[in-house]
Amino acid sequence: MQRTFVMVKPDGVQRGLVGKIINTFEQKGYKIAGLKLMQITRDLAENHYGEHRGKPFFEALVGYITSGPVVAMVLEGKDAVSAARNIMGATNPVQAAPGTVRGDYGIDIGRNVVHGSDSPESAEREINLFFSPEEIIEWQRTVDPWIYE
Ligand code: DAT
Ligand code: MG
Repeated sequence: MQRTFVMVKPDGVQRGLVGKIINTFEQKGYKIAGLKLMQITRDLAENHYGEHRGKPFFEALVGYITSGPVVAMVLEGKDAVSAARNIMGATNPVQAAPGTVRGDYGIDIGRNVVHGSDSPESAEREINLFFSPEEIIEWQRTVDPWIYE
């Protein structure tokens, strides 16, 4: 089992898409291990997007992600990192396939509705950045034998 970090960005929260997006991951079979509404500080934003520091879109990206509340979550399940990326779709929503979150709900790359970790290493880093250990719950889900062979 693997964990990943997924976030509904401020545009997704403002547009009332939180429930739909969480449902997309739940109905696939991923288990919620952590979930919260929060306001990202500038420090956290610059740290989270550290790999993009110095790029032309960095300031706009930090401004966008700190512009309103986000919904942060830890999702758990088989191949959670790559599966969550597939469910989200391509970074640029115009190129994201229909049926993906970005494909269905976005147009601009600067308003692409969701974030998801891009590797197991990023997932661990981002989970630790956004969640304290006691905010992550280990629980038994009774339907698991109907999701996993
Ligand atoms: P992803 O969010 O798919 O992991 P990323 O890590 O490359 O994509 O970039 C982080 C965010 O930065 C992305 O969700 C939107 C924004 N971004 C990336 N490339 C951009 C670009 N060329 N112009 C404007 N914004 C961009
Ligand atoms: Mg990324």
